[in-house]
Amino acid sequence: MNPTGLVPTLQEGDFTLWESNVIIRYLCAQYAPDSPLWPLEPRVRANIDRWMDAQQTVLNRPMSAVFWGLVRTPADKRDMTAIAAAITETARAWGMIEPLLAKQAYIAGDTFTLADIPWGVHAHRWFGMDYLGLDRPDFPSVRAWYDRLCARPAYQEHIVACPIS
Ligand SMILES: N[C@@H](CCC(=O)N[C@@H](CS)C(=O)NCC(=O)O)C(=O)O
Repeated sequence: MNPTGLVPTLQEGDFTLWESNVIIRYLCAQYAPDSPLWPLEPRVRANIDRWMDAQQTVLNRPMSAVFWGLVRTPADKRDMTAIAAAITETARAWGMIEPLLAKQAYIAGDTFTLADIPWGVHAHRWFGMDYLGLDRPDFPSVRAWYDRLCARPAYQEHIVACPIS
């Protein structure tokens, strides 16, 4: 179904779609076209799209390396040098949105939008690894935003309820 060999993949009848952020945009356009999650106004939409793309280009690779390296690899097989480098790179990505979230409640502004979904999924992994006692910077505004997400019923049901392992 997905030539990249990765998840997620959406299948609706004979329609198959992959690339997670494309799936999110499709679902919104198809089922909630007038939603404030992804407003039509070009600059508002571009701002949301920009942050969704940045999740893919800046956050996804190092965050996945941290997650796979630590959570999915047995302790005796972990490459701690590579993991430390990936943590530094991931922290740089969170550091990029920290000042943004210090001045507004959500990534693209004062309301929750599609931009918060891909970053929000990774936030649960990042903060869910607190128990490992990693040496990494604190991001108070990102954490406050994560707490706001945790108060949302849909986030509780679909993200918080998932074990990070
Ligand atoms: N750009 C792709 C990335 C997909 C991706 O990295 N998927 C991960 C899970 S989040 C995966 O399938 N990992 C399994 C593997 O690497 O074997 C998307 O956003 O859909």
